[in-house]
Amino acid sequence: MLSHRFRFYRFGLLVLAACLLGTAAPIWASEHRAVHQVTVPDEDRFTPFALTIRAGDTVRWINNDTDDHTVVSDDAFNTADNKGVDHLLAGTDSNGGKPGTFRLRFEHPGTFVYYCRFHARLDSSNQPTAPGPRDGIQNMNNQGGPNFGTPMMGVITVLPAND
Ligand SMILES: [Cu+2]
Repeated sequence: MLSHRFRFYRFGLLVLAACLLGTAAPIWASEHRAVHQVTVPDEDRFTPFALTIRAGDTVRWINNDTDDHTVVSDDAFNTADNKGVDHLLAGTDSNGGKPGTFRLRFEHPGTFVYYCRFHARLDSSNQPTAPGPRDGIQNMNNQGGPNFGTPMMGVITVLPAND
């Protein structure tokens, strides 16, 4: 039979363990590292367009299109890390039939705006020349006329690891 003193000591250990677990939990949470996916379907766009993640998470781009695309950081707007990114995302035609992939980990909270430099540029009149759906940027002087399209871009919001 356990002595009263030893039982008290054992209870103390349990309380101590509970306190340690309680304070350790947020540290474990911050080490949770999720992987989020952005897909290029068989057209010139990133989906989802907007993605919200936590600091420490990774974004994985997958190009399911036959054509090559790129992930280029728009450093004028970016407050998260990974500035200067300019990465080719191979299409299945140039990658042996397999989708090209690219991974980026975000350690700091902020905004990461990116685009594809093949499909988000301006012409000599500073009009977007990107292809896109019918509800893209329209020519206001010619209703029903040329569709300037929607630049191929996306935005990632990186929240703090804990809040
Ligand atoms: Cu592209």
